[in-house]
Amino acid sequence: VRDKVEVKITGMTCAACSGRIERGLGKLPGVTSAVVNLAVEKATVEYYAGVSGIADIKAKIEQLGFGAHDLT
Ligand code: 9UX
Repeated sequence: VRDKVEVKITGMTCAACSGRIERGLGKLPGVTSAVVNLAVEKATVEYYAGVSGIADIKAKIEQLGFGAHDLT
């Protein structure tokens, strides 16, 4: 089952930050789409539930040095 989550991201200061997060999330197993909107500080991530989960997505964002809070 493909699932979708929106995550609030804190700490982004430039457009390269959002690019780093998109690439990092895209490498997670099961993630099919990761789009980060810098202006609204939000990531929209589509993934196969059961492969990766919200905790993995948040952990990846935090590992890259940002704050993550799921909104859905
Ligand atoms: Mo910009 Mo972000 O110079 O991780 S890349 S601050």
